[in-house]
Amino acid sequence: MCATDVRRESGLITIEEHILGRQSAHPTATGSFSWLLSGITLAARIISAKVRRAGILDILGDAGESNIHGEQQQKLDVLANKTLELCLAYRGNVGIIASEELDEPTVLATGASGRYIVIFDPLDGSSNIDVNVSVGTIFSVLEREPAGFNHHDAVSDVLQPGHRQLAAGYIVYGSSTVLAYTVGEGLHMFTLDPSVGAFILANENVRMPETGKYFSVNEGNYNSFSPGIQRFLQWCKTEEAGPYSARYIGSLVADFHRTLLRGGIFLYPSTAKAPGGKLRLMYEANPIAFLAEQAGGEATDGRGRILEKIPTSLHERTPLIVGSPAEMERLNREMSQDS
Ligand code: AHM
Ligand code: MG
Repeated sequence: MCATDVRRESGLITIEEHILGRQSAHPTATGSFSWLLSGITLAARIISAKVRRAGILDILGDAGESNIHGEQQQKLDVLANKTLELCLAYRGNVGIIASEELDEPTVLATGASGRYIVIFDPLDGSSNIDVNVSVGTIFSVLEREPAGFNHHDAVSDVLQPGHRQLAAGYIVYGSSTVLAYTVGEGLHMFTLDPSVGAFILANENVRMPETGKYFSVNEGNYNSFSPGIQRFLQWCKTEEAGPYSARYIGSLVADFHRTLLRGGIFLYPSTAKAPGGKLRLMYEANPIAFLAEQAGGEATDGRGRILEKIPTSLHERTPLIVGSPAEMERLNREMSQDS
């Protein structure tokens, strides 16, 4: 039995060991990708520490500036964004970063050394920070086309469909800090042990239950949902269906985390206020869809698979419906009656 197996038996595998273990299964891997992911896990530990001390450090509240969507940036949004920027900039292999908090992508390196693109929502659900509700970080990793290494149009490098993601993940800063990631070989989950500052393996190859008992949606928007979505939600409340229980936090990462572990469905469809949906394709829907599919779930925009959408702009929005196969099948049945 090798040293890693002994550690695994003792239940003490860190995320760095896990990533390296996966890398060794690919003999041609250079370690460059693992090095990039360790930049993200470093940022996650720093952001987690800041979130935990938010009240003490007086960093709650607005930073006084708006981001590209006209939303007030929270102080922690700005800090989280800066932390990810700094942790990724020194990896040496990240060519471009793009974020909810940055108007345009930032080019960190050109040429072959800048092979990877990292796109992130540094602090999702940040309007919940001041009331001490769970928030999260979401990330997506893509590879630059070699043909694009030396041109300067970073936006066109970034605009790739979600099925081309090399990796994706999220960190939820909840009652504990949990990180979930995939490199397309299943979904793995880690819990941060704050006493030693290490993410410890909690669950390998996580599977979303085939069905669940929760539906998760902002029902304040009910009147402007499409008839198919309305019928589905009505069905959720029938005796025949269970009925389901409603759960909605208003933080995508936390709502998805519960849906992943407990099953059921999360919906943020088109509304009168946001006809194209509210959530962002590149750094919210795509990574969440990749993770969901890796765990046996599904993710659509109500018409088709999220991962096949061709993006047209970095901050593009999309409807997002993600969940267990049984609920997604019922939803698709209701939606198909509208077309
Ligand atoms: P943010 O990225 O600006 O924090 O906004 C995204 C958040 C998601 O976390 C959540 O699912 C959604 O907005 C909640 O929106 P609403 O308050 O309209 O229900
Ligand atoms: Mg967000």
